[in-house]
Amino acid sequence: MDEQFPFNGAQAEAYIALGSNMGDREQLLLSAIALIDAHPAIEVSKVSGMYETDPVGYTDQPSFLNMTLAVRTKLTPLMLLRQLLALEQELGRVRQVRWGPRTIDLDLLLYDNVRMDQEELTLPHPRMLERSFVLVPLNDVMDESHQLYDEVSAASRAALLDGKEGITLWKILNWRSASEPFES
Ligand code: PH2
Ligand code: MG
Ligand code: MG
Repeated sequence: MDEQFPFNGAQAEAYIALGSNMGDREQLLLSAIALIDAHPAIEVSKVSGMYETDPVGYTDQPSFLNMTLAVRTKLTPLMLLRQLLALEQELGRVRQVRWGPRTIDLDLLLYDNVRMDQEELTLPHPRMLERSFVLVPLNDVMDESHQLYDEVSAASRAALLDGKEGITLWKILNWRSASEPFES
């Protein structure tokens, strides 16, 4: 699967992780959702809770807001990835250090049950199963029919139970339409 649209025009289901720990974090996430949904070949179908999370990896940085989206798309995995990178730029992504603070990070986690390992893109996202800040929001939106559903839901429950992961629900968005994401 690469540069072609799926021949039958069917839509794939993909999951995208969003993160921000610089600037107006919440507004950046809301703008990212709106821009993703505004793309003619991508439709946001579900949004997770918005979680505040302790920084992982490089820990001397502000806490993040993280969330996950389920989207329906006619783009191939690589086209979707490139679109997300373009949107990061459009949203004025600033990042000085790898794993350091960033205004917006959009990561492609899963694309149906596709497995691929290319220089530009590895699916499933290689670090997703170790990262509570990915697993917990992903579990909010993941379809039960996905091959990794059981693994993700077990790992996410374990992460929340042990309570050491530094993840707290920050806000629940009431998803009506991406052009007016809506706080409850
Ligand atoms: N992203 C990273 C590194 N560390 N920590 C949290 N809590 N959330 C993130 O999104 C995050 C991180 C690199 O992408
Ligand atoms: Mg990331
Ligand atoms: Mg990234």
